[in-house]
Amino acid sequence: MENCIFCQIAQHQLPAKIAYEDDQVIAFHDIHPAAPIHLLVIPKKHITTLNDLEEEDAALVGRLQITAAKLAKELGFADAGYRVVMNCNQDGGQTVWHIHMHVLAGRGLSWPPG
Ligand code: DGP
Repeated sequence: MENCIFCQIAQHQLPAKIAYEDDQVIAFHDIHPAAPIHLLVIPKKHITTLNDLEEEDAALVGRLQITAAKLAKELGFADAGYRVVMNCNQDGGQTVWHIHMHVLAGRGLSWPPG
């Protein structure tokens, strides 16, 4: 998608601090971190919201979670703990229209979120 900033990051057209990348997924540090560690794990394929997922995307979505868990181990916050969040549409707080998994770590996180 031409005007999608996350597509542009996935295609290395916009800079980002990349933590992981393979042929289907890229993970990078959030520009406005809400925790000491705040990663975004996204599919390279453009999917606008969680509502747009198709059956054929099941493995891709699983790969986002597997990537988050791998990064948690590699970056050393798996045992302390972390949170993954995917926001959908306005009430869910979505502001970038390309699905992304937030991975938040590095401090105790309160529940429920605001
Ligand atoms: P959400 O509100 O769930 O759609 O989260 C979007 C997140 O994306 C938000 O935490 C800020 C982050 N973000 C927005 N633009 C950029 C960018 O250009 N680079 C990076 N690294 N993060 C961005």
